Amino acid sequence: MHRFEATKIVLEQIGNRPIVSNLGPTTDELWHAGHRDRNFYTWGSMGLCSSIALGMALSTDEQVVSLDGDGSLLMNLGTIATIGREKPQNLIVIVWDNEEWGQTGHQSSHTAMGTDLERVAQGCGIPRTAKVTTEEQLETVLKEALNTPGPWFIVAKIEETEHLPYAPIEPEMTLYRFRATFPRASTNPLTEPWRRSKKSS
Ligand SMILES: Cc1ncc(C[n+]2csc(CCOP(=O)(O)OP(=O)(O)O)c2C)c(N)n1
Ligand SMILES: [Mg+2]
Repeated sequence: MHRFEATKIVLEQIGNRPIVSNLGPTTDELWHAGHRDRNFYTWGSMGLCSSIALGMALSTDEQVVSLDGDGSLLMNLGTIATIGREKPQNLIVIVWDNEEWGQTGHQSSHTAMGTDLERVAQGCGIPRTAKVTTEEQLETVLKEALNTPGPWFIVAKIEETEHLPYAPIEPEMTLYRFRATFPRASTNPLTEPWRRSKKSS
């Protein structure tokens, strides 16, 4: 399975739900597969994709999808533990696991040496997990995830290919565009982040 084709499957399935994407090829390929206002592209902030998605999931009732990478998650494994602790039912994490730090030179990551991120997620108490290796499996699991309370943690094994051109991301515009897609409720921290989230009030 290739990430670009898999990304198109995600976009076909998820309708208008927000996506947070890992830096590098994940963000570039999401932009090429289908730029939309509800794509929150991360840029440079390695390791924070699922942490940002977790914060969003705790702040809205909508389902939030994180498209993370193995290398980035390995740098911030604590976020898996925090997802397992908070258990937001509306969070779906998909890890594009190419077993390497692709963008910076294809160095093998720990998942090429035996680290099993699905088992890490299970060990952290995340109730719904899966590992997929084909587009068909991804489609089937994602359909289930979108219709079953989570949090979900889906490891999608992918084969790396040539990277597509960089997406023309401007982080400030991404934030503005993304926030503008949420209703301006007085208690919605995605549009008015200085207010307290539903979980902390
Ligand atoms: C704190 C920090 N360290 C290192 C980098 C450099 N860097 C950018 S992308 C990347 C690899 C990310 O690997 P992964 O999440 O597996 O994504 P892939 O490139 O394989 O799609 C690295 C090391 C960075 N941006 N920030
Ligand atoms: Mg990787």
